[in-house]
Amino acid sequence: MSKQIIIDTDIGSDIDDAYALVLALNSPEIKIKAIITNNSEPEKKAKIVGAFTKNIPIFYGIDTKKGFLTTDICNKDTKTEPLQENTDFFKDEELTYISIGALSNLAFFLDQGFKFKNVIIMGGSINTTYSGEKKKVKEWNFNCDLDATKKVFNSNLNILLVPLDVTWDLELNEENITKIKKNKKETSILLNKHLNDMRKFLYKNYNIDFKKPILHDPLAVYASYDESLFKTEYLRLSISDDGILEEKKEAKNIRVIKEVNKEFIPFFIKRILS
Ligand SMILES: [Ca+2]
Repeated sequence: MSKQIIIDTDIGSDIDDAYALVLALNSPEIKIKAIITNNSEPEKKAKIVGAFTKNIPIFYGIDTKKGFLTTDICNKDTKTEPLQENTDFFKDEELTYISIGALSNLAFFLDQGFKFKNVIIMGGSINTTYSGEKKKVKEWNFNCDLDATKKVFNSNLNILLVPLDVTWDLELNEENITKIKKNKKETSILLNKHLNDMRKFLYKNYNIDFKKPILHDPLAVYASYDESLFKTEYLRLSISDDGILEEKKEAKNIRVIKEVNKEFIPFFIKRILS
């Protein structure tokens, strides 16, 4: 039987959540039990998820009111309900929880006494910026809801961390983008629209010429069913009051992805187009 997973996503802002979702939909090793949305406008985000998949329960989570949507992809007929009123659905200790956004919903589950078999978190940076410089940086996901992040780091959850240190250079080049553009699958058409929308949004609002998407979140999905393209190490990590990840002797021992084989990029492309 394939492994049951939950994806907790802030889809609709950076395109990598949509890539991660399509990778999950194309991975027979896992079965998506539910998708939860987080960060700003979670109900709208649930309707973005609904454009990509019609058969998976979608719950909208806690609104942190941080961030923005860069796309108008939407399935207005999506059936979605608030996570906080449907927690019974998640009473299954064999689930793998994949968090690719703010940690508010996961912290909420902890408050309710929930346990998950494995938790995979894309977020945090040990010593690398978004452009690959070797220095400390406040990573987005961890700082959208810092209290929630602290709660998760102080929990007994079995965490595999996917930090910015290993994802920042998992960049799609023009050739990869063209492959998706030429593909006729419904999900590929949606990904193309998302990328175009995001480019227009960033240019119009921030004067940013966004060229190359980065596969931060897809690596977290991949890590739920295969570990052959990366190496991990246990590190003692805690999150400071300033939202910075720190290595400390007395901190929680967390398994962290330390090195990724770049073969992950062609693997990802092949999977999402299959
Ligand atoms: Ca994300």
